[in-house]
Amino acid sequence: MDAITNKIWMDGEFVDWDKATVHVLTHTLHYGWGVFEGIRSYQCHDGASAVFRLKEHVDRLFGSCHIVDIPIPFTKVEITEAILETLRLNKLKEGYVRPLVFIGDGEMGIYTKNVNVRVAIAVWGWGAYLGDEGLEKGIRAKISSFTRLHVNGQMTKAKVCGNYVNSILAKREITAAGYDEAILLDTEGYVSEASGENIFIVKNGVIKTTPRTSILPGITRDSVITIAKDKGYPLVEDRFTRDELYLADEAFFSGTAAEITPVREVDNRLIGSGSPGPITSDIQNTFFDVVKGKINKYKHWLAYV
Ligand code: PPE
Repeated sequence: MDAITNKIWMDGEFVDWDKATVHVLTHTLHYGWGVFEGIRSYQCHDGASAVFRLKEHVDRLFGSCHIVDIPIPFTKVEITEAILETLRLNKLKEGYVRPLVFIGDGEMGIYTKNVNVRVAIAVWGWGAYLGDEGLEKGIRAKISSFTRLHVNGQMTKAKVCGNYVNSILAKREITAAGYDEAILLDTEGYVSEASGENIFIVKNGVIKTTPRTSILPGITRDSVITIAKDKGYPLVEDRFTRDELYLADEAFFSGTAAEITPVREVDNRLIGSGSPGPITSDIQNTFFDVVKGKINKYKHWLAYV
């Protein structure tokens, strides 16, 4: 977090940042049964502020609740309005939005008859997730020894709180080894995604990304696919192995927090020339133009605050 704000929306009301607290017997704190979203708002070229793909993020939040069977006590319209209102109230022109659906206190145990579902929405200023230099020059990644979640275990299409222990293990492992980001393989050994980003590679002008099977289907990933296809780049969603990744001409991550971050090295092997390639740079530049409302064709992705 680069800058905290004044108010947090909690269960339909605004409370001061410092007072947005919960009881230690909060169910989600013990078992990880809760879901969240990560959304960015950008200050556009004309000074206005807009949330990027708000509808898709709210849809995914409700989809996550559906997958893990949490009855969220608000409508999509209410959550959408609450997000916009939280940004307005905090006068945050550009930053990160974190809606969290969690189970409050009242009952303990894996099975509880009454499920006390609560919702919080916080916003804060957050700069380049993997550093400004990483955004510009690319980052150094390492394949983690931890395997990505099994599709019939934690289920990767829901953005579940507990799923992130897997990401944290991978990230802490590779950070301790001196790298910037962890790439995880799926349970069959194919490249899955990074600890908090989806992955793309480029080989001989063709862009490839992991199919939705074992990943969180990123909204930034979906945006990249649309932008790349609109630009006429051939793109396939297909599984690939770590050696195919080593041999790629270019590689990059996509994610709300990480935006479009080039990958310059994996497991001490340079990717291409070791600096962001032309297709990566083209997609990255276009992405930043899109989120800042500079391209009319994609303005329907922006929800003005
Ligand atoms: N995979 C994972 C595992 C993931 O957590 C994210 C987002 C993505 C892919 C990309 O999805 P999308 O943001 O819709 O393009 N990770 C969020 C959490 C980061 C954090 O440290 O917290 C994010 O980018 O907001």
